[in-house]
Amino acid sequence: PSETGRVLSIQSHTVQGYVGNKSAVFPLQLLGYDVDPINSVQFSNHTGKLILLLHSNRYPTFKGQVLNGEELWELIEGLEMNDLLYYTHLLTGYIGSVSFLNTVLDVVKKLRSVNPNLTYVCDPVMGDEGKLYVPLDLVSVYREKVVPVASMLTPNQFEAELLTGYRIDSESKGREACNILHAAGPLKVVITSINIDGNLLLIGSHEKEKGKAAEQFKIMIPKIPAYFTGTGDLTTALLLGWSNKYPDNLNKAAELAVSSLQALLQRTVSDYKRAGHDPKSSSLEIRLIQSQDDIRSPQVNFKAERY
Ligand code: ATP
Ligand code: PLP
Ligand code: PXL
Repeated sequence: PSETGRVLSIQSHTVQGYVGNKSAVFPLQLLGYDVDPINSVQFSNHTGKLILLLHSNRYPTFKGQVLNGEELWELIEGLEMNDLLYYTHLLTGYIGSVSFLNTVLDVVKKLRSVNPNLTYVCDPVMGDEGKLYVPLDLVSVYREKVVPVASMLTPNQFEAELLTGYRIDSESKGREACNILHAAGPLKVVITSINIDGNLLLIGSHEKEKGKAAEQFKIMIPKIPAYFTGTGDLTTALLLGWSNKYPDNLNKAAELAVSSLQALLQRTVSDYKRAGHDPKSSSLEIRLIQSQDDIRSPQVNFKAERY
């Protein structure tokens, strides 16, 4: 399918390494999208997973600039003055402050005034494995104001717990959490990873008609014994790209996204091993550019199981 679009992507930029816009823009372009990136920060490098910082001193620091809410709005005004605000999609990831998140809400409103059919794909990045890596006051803004206007939401297990107040310790709790999130707004919800018995489970949920029971599925993903950074951002970008091409088939979109991602992760691990590195010893930089064929035309090795 050739369906594409024009995406405004508001995410981090790192000079070195692939997180935020660096891991979202290229794959969306490969899938045929026009992507206009706004860099919410420009850092020398990413900070890696906080958990990782505890037992590794790779990237112990970074330098750079942070865009504030007013500066974001200035860019939107510039686009508006030149009639350049028509987008089919808005994509947001890691956001570090309440004022920036509130401005993102203004951007959603503004873009929908130009295109009422704008799809807002939101990765509510707040933390992982029980640890928050944004200020606590962001949580209620996501829950009360952002979730209601999102078209598709891609939380991880911890983020879905923060947004619903549910403890997700089983598949059925994961599915219930999706239903709670649907009731708050988004028609598509993908919990990108739930840790169950040492493996990963992705749960997808599509409420095809407001108020009707959602169609739900899972994809089992064997956990690779390594830590990656930027995979969440890449996952959300791929889910946007494929779910727009298969708007009525979230299962298929998720199969394609997961299959691309897993091929990339396998390549990443084998490249590190070949170079003589132990993949367990530090956060691995994803082999994004080298995996372009797996992004453009993935072989579907991961199948969705309907509930
Ligand atoms: P975010 O915080 O951006 O909302 P997230 O915490 O779910 O997202 P990740 O934990 O990076 O982001 O996971 C995203 C996807 O990457 C998951 O669907 C998972 O399949 C894949 N992934 C990440 N780490 C691994 C791993 N060690 N083995 C296999 N798959 C992995
Ligand atoms: N660790 C820190 C410090 C972050 O800021 C972020 C994302 O913004 C992450 C981890 C998340 O990385 P991922 O998207 O791979 O889950
Ligand atoms: O979502 C990943 C990410 C985004 N932005 C910045 C980061 C990271 C992960 O380390 O450091 C600035």
